[in-house]
Amino acid sequence: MPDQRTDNAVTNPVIPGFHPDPSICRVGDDYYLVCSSFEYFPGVPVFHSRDLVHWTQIGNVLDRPGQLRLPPGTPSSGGIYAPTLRHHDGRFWLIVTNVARGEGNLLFSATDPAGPWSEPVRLPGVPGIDPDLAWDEDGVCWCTVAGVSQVRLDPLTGETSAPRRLWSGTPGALAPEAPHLYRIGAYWYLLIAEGGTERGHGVSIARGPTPSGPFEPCPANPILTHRGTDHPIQNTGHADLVRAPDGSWRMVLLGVRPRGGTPGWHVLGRETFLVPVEWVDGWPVVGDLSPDLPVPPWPLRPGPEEPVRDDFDDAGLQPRWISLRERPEDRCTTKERPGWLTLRAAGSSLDDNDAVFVGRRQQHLTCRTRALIDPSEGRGGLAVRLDERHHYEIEAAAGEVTVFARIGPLRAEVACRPAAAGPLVLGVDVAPQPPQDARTGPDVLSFGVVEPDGTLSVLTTLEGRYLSTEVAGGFTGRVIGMYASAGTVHFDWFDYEPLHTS
Ligand code: 6LW
Repeated sequence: MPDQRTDNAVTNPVIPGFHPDPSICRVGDDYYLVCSSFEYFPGVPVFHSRDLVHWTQIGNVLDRPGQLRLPPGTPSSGGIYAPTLRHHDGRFWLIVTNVARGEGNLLFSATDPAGPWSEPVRLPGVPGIDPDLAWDEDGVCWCTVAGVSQVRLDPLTGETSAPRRLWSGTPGALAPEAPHLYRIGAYWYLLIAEGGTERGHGVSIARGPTPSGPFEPCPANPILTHRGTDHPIQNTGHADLVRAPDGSWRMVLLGVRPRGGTPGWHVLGRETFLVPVEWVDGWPVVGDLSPDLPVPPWPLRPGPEEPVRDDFDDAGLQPRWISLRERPEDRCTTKERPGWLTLRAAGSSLDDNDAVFVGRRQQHLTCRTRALIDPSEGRGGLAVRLDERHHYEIEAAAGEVTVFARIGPLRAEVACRPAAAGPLVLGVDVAPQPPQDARTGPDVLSFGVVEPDGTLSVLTTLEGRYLSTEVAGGFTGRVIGMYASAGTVHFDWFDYEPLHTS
């Protein structure tokens, strides 16, 4: 997934696109990593790697309706926050918060991280978001949450002790969160994020003699932050540590790539980055986090290349495809018309989170998307979605193609043209906006119909800043995909192709 260069260098982010709050564990030579997924179903993507720089999605933890309950009305950036993945006693354990009403913290386990994962153990006694799991030498499981406080947890029953306050990070710093607790050498280390998940984000650490402290802060805190710098990777925080088989250490963390003039807009959400870590005097020292990643001192082992085209020839959908809140088979199926994805509208629109939508994360700053749609029984098309109030779409119906833009409270039809009846190929091109002045946005999105010679006949080009986190708010990033707004529409294939400008 990272861009490969001929000199074998690898680039950050290692998992591009909206993949925030990474949590990692290693079993033998295999690394596994999970991320937050918010209002999307299935939830909590699981990735596998053998070299820490090439990652392949192998599944989703929450891929059954009983595991992921997102009620109607769940807003964007609601739902699933900040999982922790650990391997203990021959099983994988995943703890996560569903902020939807009546849900809270949930614990899952599996023998194979690709799934199936268990039904949830509910954890009403775990008192906050960003739960962590750590087992001590006596086999006691400690669950530590944002704030930072901690309970003893029975992972089989979900029973907990009363919460205890542990450490609240640097005095005066905003939002001590994302705790992860590790036994390393003689100490227990408590890693946290602080400063908020925006430009002030950073990573700090403390250590103590037991899993419950008392904790002494690292004199060099924050051990990682890009706040107040002109670094191209910003908002760096929410980290997790992992030890390689050769004994060296790495950290995964989230960061963003703001582009354009001031204040800088990031459109791909919070992405997963990798950085080396050394230990000096019993404290971790984080290496340079740069777009060019030092090649690790072990062989690179790329996984399978992701194909540009999904033909929808498989019985089910690839794990990268995500929908809003749920994906009932009567509204979304590859079985009705073999080789096609069929979407049936639910009387809802992309202006709410009940829309019938199947998308994938935009993972590259420059990319091209195409889809062959048959709209003869309805209306639908291709959408670029930041949230329910910020999306652009090109929509086909028998005889016409229309581009709509929704930006905050405003919704407009921005272009329309007649189209021949029958299947047609819709396209969206995303390209950086050339620098002009301090107000230039990050990118532009062109919406059009692909002509028989392959060119995109553009109906309109829209500025990308309105589909950025700095405009929309929240925790997610762009997702590009197919939707149905009326009747039934069928998609024969969908192409997503990263394009490089240099
Ligand atoms: C998550 C918190 C954070 O719970 O953002 O960056 C929140 N860190 O730890 C949502 O992803």
